[in-house]
This record gives sequence, structure tokens and C-alpha cells, in this order.
Amino acid sequence: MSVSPAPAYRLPQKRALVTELPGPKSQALTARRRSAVAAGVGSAVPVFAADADGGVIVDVDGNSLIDLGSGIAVTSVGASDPHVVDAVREQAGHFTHTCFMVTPYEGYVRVAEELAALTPGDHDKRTVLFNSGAEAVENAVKVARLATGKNAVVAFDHAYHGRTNLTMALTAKSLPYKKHMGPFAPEIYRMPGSYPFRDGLDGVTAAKRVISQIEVQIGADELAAIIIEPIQGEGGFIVPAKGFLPTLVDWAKANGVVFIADEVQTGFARTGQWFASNDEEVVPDIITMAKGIAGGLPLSAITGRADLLDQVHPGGLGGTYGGNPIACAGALGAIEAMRAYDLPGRATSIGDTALSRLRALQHDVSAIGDVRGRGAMIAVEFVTPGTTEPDAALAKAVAAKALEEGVILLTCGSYGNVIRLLPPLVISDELLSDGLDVLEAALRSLI
Ligand code: PLZ
Repeated sequence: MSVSPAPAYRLPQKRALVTELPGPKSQALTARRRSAVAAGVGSAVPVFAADADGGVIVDVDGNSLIDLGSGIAVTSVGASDPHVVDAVREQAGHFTHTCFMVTPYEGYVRVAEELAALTPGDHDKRTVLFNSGAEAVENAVKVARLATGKNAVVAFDHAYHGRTNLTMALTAKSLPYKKHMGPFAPEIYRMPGSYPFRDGLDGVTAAKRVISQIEVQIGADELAAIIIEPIQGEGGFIVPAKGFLPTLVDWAKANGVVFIADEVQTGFARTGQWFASNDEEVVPDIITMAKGIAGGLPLSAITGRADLLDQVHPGGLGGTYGGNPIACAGALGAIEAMRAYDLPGRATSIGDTALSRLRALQHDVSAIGDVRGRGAMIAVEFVTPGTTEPDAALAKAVAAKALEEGVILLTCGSYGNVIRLLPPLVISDELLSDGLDVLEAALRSLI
């Protein structure tokens, strides 16, 4: 079943290559980029975008590529959905900025009302808007520390929370995110999480391991917050075993520890529900959001318990651009599109299609150690056959081969051995199935 009601695609939804990849125009731009853009900014693919809509990105050479990455889980409603584009045009024609801290506007309040309604839990909530996921995470930690009067924060193995100084400290992986960029923020403690493929633990046991380590190494009376991605993103699309999150939440609530769910990557219909926390009825004290929230406009948010957020003194939270009016218009448009196209339902159906195909492939291909995911957040983890030894070279080669055929596939994982599928949720069935065909053929050609 395709998206219903179908979005009005502007560009043909097909894969079509007219040059080798990268084509001559992309190559010329790459050369210019090398002498103008700092080397520290990477790009997953060496093709430059000219247009994008639905499930395709058209490059500057006229190639139409299948997008299975959504600009890292951002363009869930597509990169130019009319709900977003019209709202943004309308807002830009009136005012681009006043600064909510100077002259407030309704769009910000409407986004906050939407987030209170959409996020888990029916308690009284407050919201603050920012620009990036990292900024939301930083502010969630600020609120938790101020509200509890405590300092320590627990983060997990394989965690990714951003690239600013505090969020680098929370992020697990050294290269490329942290190496030689310290010193890092203090009072961050790292705990093992739940990685069923690698630790074999059931969720409750994995959670008890964490709780016991916290009690021994930190003490609940020193711990301000636990921050966790309900499904870990950059770290490898790791879905924790059932029971892990609810057990941690119960302990946090019983011990005056703020439970922060970082739903920057998992939020907004991606996993088949509005938030991944919904899956086990987890109600976070604070939830961080960004990426899919605004159809590509830079916006992030924290929404949380009113009794925590309202403890912060006026002026204690903010930023010049946070909740920019154009970004708010984009968010209201994106949320409308998600409802109109039933994108949570669509994410579930994408997951059903992709997971069943990939699991069938796993029977045939012993280099596939694990296939996992929920909704349209799906991963294939590659290993040396018969072991759990990560095979990063194979993941990289599959992505490179798929690109040659016109499919944008991203890798991830602490060990770099995971291919992740994050298609726009408005991708058509035909395009998704073509993308999966290319992935399968790429893998078969390499083993
Ligand atoms: N929290 C869970 O996934 C961003 C970053 C890719 P920003 N993930 C993609 C890269 O290499 O920079 C992310 C996330 C989770 C926080 C963030 C940070 O969000 O908007 O990139 O700051």
C-alpha cells in the first residue's frame, strides 16, 4: 500500500542515471569545495544536490537518486512537501525573525502546544525551542541539573548526542566525533546499555546491571539525569531488549533522577509511532527533538514536565534564533503532513516490507549478523561469517556499490559495520522496492 492520501510529488519518483556517479558537475563542485570548505566537514556521497522531492534527490548532473537517508532522518515528509514549503513561503513573506526573547509570535506557542499534545504522557508540559539537536540536549541537561540541584549525568555505550562540548562528552565514539578535541565536560558517567545482538541479555537484566553500577559508582543522590536514545542512532540503530527502558525509567522516577529521552533521530513518526518512547509506554521527564520535526528547517526542542522546566529563572534558557518563525512554520507544516499522510502508519509499513526482505536475505548471506529496527529505522549489521567480529569494510563497500547504481545508503555503528535505512516516509512502494533490490544486488556482488 502506498502513502494515503498520496503526496503530490513534484519530481518523477524513479531512479535514473544519465552520467557515472559522481558526474562532471559534481566533480567540479567537489574540487571547488576542497579549496573553500574545511576538510573536517565530511559528506557521505560525492554528489551535489540540485532538487529533491518525495523519495528522490536529483543531482547537478541530472541523475535521479533514491534517497534512503533523508539527510540523516530529517526529511521524513520529503524535502519539498507543499505543507512545509507553503507555510515557509507564507511566513518568510511576513517576518523572518524578531527573536522570541524580544517580540514573541504565535508560531512558537503553537509548536509548543503541538509538542505537548504529541509527546508521551498527559502531564502538564512546557517546551523550549532551539536550533540543533545538540543544543536541545545541552539544555535538557541544564534543566535537569538546575531542577535537581545535582551534577552527575549518565550516558551509555554507543550513545550519540552531538558535537558541542557537553554533547561530545555524552557521545561515546571517539573518532571522528571527539578525538583530540577535549578536555570534555565533567560529571558524565558512561554505562553499558542493551545491545541484544552483542550482549545477549534480556532487558530487565541489562537495566539492573546499569542500576547497580550507578548505585556503586555514582549514587542516586548525586545523579541529576540519565540520558538515552530509545533506539540508538549513530551508534548502530541498536534496539534495546524489551523491558530495558521501562526498568530504567521506574528506577529514575523512584530515585529523583530526571529521565531524558533523546528522540532527535527516533522522533516524529520515524519508528511507526510519534515517538520511540511510545513503544513500551515510556514517559520521559524531558524529551529532546530535532531532525524530522520541521521538514528540513533547523529547529529543535525540549518538552518536559512543567514542574522541572518552570524552575528555571526567566532568561536562563533561550538563544537568538531558537524557535525562529520560519522554522516554526516549517514544523507546523511538517506535523500537518505527518497527520495527513498518516506517516506513523506509513513508517510501520516501510518497516514490514524492508525487515521481511532483509531477514530473508540474512538466511542466504552469512555476513549479515543482525537485521533490526522499528518502523522506517532499519539496520543491517555485517560481521565476519560465523562470528560477531564487525565487518566495516563490507558495510562501506555495499554503500559505495549502491551509490554507483543511484541509491544513497548511510552507514553507522560504533564499529562502522552497519548499513542503515532511513527513507523519507513518503517514499513510494516502487521506489523503496527498487532501493532494496539495489542493496541486495550490491551485497551479493561483494560476497
Ligand atoms: N541526538 C540521537 O542522532 C544527530 C549527526 C551526524 P544535531 N545525529 C546525526 C553527524 O555526524 O553530525 C543527533 C542524534 C541524536 C543528538 C543529535 C545531534 O543533533 O542537530 O546534529 O546537533
